[in-house]
Parts: sequence; C-alpha cells; structure tokens
Amino acid sequence: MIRTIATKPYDDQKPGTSGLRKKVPVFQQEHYAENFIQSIFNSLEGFQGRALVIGGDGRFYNREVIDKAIRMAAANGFGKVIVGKGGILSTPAASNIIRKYKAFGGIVLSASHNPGGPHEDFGIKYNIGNGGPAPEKITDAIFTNSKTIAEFRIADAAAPDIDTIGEGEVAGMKVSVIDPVADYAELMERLFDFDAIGAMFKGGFRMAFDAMHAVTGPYAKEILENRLGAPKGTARNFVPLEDFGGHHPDPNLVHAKHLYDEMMRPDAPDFGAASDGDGDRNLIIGKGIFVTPSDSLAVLAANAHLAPGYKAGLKGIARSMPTSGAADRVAEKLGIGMYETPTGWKFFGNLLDAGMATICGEESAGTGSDHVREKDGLWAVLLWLNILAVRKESAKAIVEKHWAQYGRNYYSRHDYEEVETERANGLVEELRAKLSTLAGTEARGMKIAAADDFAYHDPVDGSVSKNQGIRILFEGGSRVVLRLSGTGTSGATLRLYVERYEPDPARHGLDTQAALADLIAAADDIAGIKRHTGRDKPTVIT
Ligand code: G16
Repeated sequence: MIRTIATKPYDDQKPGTSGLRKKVPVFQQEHYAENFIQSIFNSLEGFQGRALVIGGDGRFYNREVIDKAIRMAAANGFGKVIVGKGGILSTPAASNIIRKYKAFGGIVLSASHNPGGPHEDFGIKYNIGNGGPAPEKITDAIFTNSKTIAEFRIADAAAPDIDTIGEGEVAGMKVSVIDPVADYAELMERLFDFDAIGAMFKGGFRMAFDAMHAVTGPYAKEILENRLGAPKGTARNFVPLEDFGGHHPDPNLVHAKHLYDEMMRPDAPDFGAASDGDGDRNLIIGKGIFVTPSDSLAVLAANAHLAPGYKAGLKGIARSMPTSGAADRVAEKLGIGMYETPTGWKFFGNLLDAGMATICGEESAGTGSDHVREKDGLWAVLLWLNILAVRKESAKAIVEKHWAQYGRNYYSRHDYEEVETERANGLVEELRAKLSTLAGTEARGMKIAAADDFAYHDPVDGSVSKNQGIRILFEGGSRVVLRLSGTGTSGATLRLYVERYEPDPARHGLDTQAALADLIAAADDIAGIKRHTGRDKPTVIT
C-alpha cells in the first residue's frame, strides 16, 4: 500500500559541494531524510518506470535510509531499484552502475571522508543519468522543493532484504540486489593491464593499501589481492565499519599519518595508497615521497597512454581552480585542452560528456576519468600501478623526472576548521571588497598581478557559476586562493591554497612549507586570516 504522509519543511536542506551532509542526529529528526528524498524526486521528471541505483559507504544510519529510499522510490513510481548487497556501493561503483544499466539516476549515501557513527556525519547525494553528481540546476531545485514540502510518499511494506543477491519486489517495484564489486572490477580490468601489474607483484613488488575501514575494503581485496595476485595483507583495514573504527576515513597526511610514516622508512613497501569513506578520494605515497594530488594528476595525465584504456591519448584535462597548475604544463605539451572549473566534481560532468576532457583532478585528493562521472580512488591507484609496471621505475623517480621536465609546483593547503560562520564570512566579505584595489600592489616584496573572485563559464551549456573562490595571482606564476569549504558540517572551514612554480631543478628539493613561507605570510597580510579567525595556525596542513 502506498501512503502519503503529511510533513513540515526543514529550512536547512541545501545541498553542498557534494550533496546534503549533516550530523546523524539531524538526519534522525522526524521525516528529515524522507523530506530530502521526496524533494529530490519532486525535482526530477520522467523517471516513472525507470531504474534508480541506491547504495552507500556503509556508515552508521546507511541501512535505515536505504530502507526508506527503496520504499519511497516504489511509492513515487520508479520501476526498479538496483541496490548493492548490504547497502554497499562506493561512489565510483555507483556511478558505473548507473551508466552500465542505464538507470535514471542514483542516490548515494555518504558523508565521504567525514567521520561516521551515531554522533558523526551522514549524507545523501543525488546522481543523474550520466552517473555524475547532480548539476546546480537540480541541487537548487531540490533546495527549493525542500522549503515548501508538505507531504511525501512511501510504500507501507516490509523492509526489503538487501543482504541476499537476487531479485525481489516492493509494492510492485522490482528490487535487484547486486554484488557491489563485480561490475567495477570488470571495468578496471578493461582499463588497465592486469597482466603487467600482476607480473610486477609476482616479481616481489610490495604495496600497502589502507581502506581505512571504509567502503573500498572489499573492492581492494578483490582487485589487488584476488585478481592481481598481491600478497594477502596488501589491503589493510578492509572491513567496512559503521564508524570507520572511530577514525576519520580521510586519506591525508593527518588521518593516514601512520601510512606516511611507514612509507618514509628505509624498509617501506614500494608503494602506498589509501582511499576515503566512499571510495572516491585517493592518497598516493611512493617509497620516500608523498605525491600531492595536484602532482598526481599531472603525472597520471603525462603517462596515461601507458595503460590500455588510454592508449589513444587524452582529449583534454580538467582541474578545479584551486588545484595547482602542474597539469596545465602537461596539457600544453600534449597540445590538448585544459579546463579550470570550480571546486566540485559535478563541474567536470559536461566536459566529460562532451568528450572535451578525459582526465580530471582536484587538489582535494580526487582524480578520475571519463570511465565514470565521479572521482575514483582505486582507479587512480591502479593507473599508478599500471604506470609503475610499464616504466619499471619507482614512484619517486617518476615524480622527480616529471619535475625536471616540467618544473615543480610547490603546493600546500591550509585549513582552518570550525571557524565561527560570521567570522569566516566577514573575512571573505572584507577581502572581496578590496579585490579591485590589489593588482599592482606588493605583499612581502612580491607584486600582485591580478586578483578576482573566480567565475566559471561552462563551455558546454553556457551556465555561469560565480563567487567560486578568491584568487590572488602574483607576477611569476605564484598564487594564493581562499575559499570556504562546501563540505563541512559544523561552522565554516576556511581553505587557503598556496602555490609557487619553480622551474629550476636545483631548487626542487626544498621543504614545501619553507618554499611557500613568503606566500603564506602574504596571504595573511592581505586577508587578515589570523585577525578574522582568531587562530594563530591552521587546523590541518596538507
Ligand atoms: C567533495 C566534492 C569534490 C570537492 C570536495 C572538497 O568531495 O565531490 O569535488 O573537491 O568536496 O570540497 P570543499 O573544499 O568544498 O570541502 P567529497 O570527497 O567530500 O565528496
């Protein structure tokens, strides 16, 4: 039986950079999840009888919301739901399933790299039929709908069994429970030279992959150990836990410090990597070298042709604005297009669909390609492995040769987390107000060439996205960028991105923070970060 239930709107259901993210107790309020899911459905047209993919990263509250989403999909007229066994689907795997089975769209339940548990974070994201995050047009409509919602529709049926692979039914709608890993593993086998990577493992190559008790565990176990023959134990922390073992499933130098420390030791494995809560981010650490996401994008783009899936070359490269310009030099050498987009994977969708870009990347540990429409953590790891297997050199040697050829972009991000929202907004407003006066002035002896608030003109659909981050560009190619994060769940997070280009190989061995010290000081002089935030140092430096 289908029930229509009266509800009252909440006023805080505005999707951020990657869907709606809130603390679990917020989602547990009466009808909170139902309101948002119904607002998604109310923003869509033409899905009657079509398939909807549903899955999540396994965090606390995943199963409850999956149950509601399935029963609401049935009540709203979807013809079928495809759900990962146990409610598990990594974000890139969900993107692949949507595309492969030509679903209308998908609901992905995750708060990405944010911690999980009864008092931690949860999230709901809608992906469209190309497999990618909903564009702003849809997320704006969802928010608008959420503000006036008065009722939602739900099937009054028993919770479907999502723990047994096979076909079932809820209120006349088919429910197909699938193996979350199989389709994804098969896609990876098509893109990469599994024989070459397998031979490398057979030859004694050692790797540490930390799944951080999050969703990539089963994927890594199957692909690295079962299909590529890596020794047992290569995939660590591979059992997804509702609270990620009490840790942040955030593959960065703070939350995966143990891996970094191990990789810097003389007896380190040859290659280290990690992925996040929902499997779309990656951390790459070679023996003796951390590879920044910006450098990783550049190295992957320069070497992608070594993998079977990319042997025809790249059509173009795209990166988010705050990501370093390292990949720009690769695009220039290859003679292909380079696109600079706002932060948020959704902005790559049009470029990928239009065949203008093949590889995309973001400083926030995201890299991916046109194989799906999300960033893809394990994909990045496998492309690295493919390159290592073909070049038969260490990751460190490959990165250092890359710098020697293209120059090095020293790069770092400083995060000021949980700043009071008013103080963070005050900083941004004050900075915006003086942007037009900055060009031609000096900070710490460096001349400012230009300053603006980044606006993106989508070359495919002509849409314009304004206020996407403040850029202060110095003569000689250095820059600082400031923006407020769109993924935090408490207060505001101010991000400061600092970049300096160094063409001279004799100066490629500097300590990153030391190499950027003048720019960091200049950013504080210009934006008054300490004054506004009341903090004397960032919370996280990556
Ligand atoms: C999301 C988006 C990314 C974005 C990142 C950081 O990642 O999908 O495209 O780069 O947020 O956003 P912000 O700087 O606004 O916090 P994820 O992995 O959280 O889904």
